[in-house]
Amino acid sequence: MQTELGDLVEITTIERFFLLGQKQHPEATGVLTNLLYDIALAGKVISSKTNRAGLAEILGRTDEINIQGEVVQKLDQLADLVMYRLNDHTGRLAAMASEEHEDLLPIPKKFPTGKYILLFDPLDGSSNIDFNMPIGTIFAVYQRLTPSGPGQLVDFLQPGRKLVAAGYILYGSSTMLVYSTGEGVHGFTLDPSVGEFLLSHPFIRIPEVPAYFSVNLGYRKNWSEGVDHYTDYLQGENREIKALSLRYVGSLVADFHRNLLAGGVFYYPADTIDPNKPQGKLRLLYEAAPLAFLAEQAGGYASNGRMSILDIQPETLHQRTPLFVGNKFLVEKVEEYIRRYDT
Ligand code: FBP
Repeated sequence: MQTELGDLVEITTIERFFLLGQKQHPEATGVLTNLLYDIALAGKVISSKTNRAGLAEILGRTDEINIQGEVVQKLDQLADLVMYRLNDHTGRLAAMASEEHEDLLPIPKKFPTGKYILLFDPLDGSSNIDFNMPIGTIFAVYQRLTPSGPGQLVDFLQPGRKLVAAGYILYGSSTMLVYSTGEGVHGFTLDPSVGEFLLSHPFIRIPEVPAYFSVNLGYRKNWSEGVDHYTDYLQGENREIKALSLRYVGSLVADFHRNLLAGGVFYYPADTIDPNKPQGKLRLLYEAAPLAFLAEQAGGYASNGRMSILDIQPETLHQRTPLFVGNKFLVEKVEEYIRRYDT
């Protein structure tokens, strides 16, 4: 009897944790807390779909091509709709933007607009959906810049330093939500038996000693000389560090999450594969900036190889960027190699 009560006391629901965080800010209105709770709810809905994907006719492709030039996966489309519908009527947002849509997603006229804007990658790692590999949803929240009314493009083109909250939901062996509002990085695990995210990883810090490097080595011949030498360094070739183990799932959220907990570096460099994508594949606003925000809050760092991802001033909604993210000293090292070898 005593232990069960003891266990009960240990339970911290995500709502309780959000409210505890809000209490630290007497000026807070609760709007951000409620917005984060809406995103957590969207994560639960998407998780319930990904868990049964193989059974529910939601695997496979639609016949649509998205703004990224990729074939839209059915589950991607569903996750996109869930994120939009759970946030379009609350009066907390001025507008939204999705990695799947070329233009901003306005708040329907029948609903009020609010003080925040939300960007999301509804289902990251979409090439892994049909193979039951871990996938994720990435989200980023900024305060609007325009005074009122429908949100404008200028509200979205803000550097990562201006983020008020960012995180991801990982649909893996369990579903986890990891987020930060600038006061540390915290992880919650979805307990399907109660249908709630419970605190499981408070104040995550990237371990000092890294274990892994995560990159698609298949593209190595298309990288710059600096990145090529850096890859040798990570494998202990010049004996500066102990060789790291290679782990690459091909889902950014899953690869980032592993390195956040075990130490390491994920990178998707610029390459010469597709002349239309000289800056690599990953998107600044939907992928790189929110993960860079988490990495810095966990004691790590994120760079495009030359500067901090969080200091890049976005010019377009879907601009791409090279991304190196993980242990601070490992990411600073690639900046050193690129300065030395790549003019
Ligand atoms: P999506 O958001 O469209 O899934 O694309 C991003 C992504 O799948 C990342 O999750 C992953 O790190 C990368 O692309 C894998 O790319 P590649 O197959 O070229 O290694």
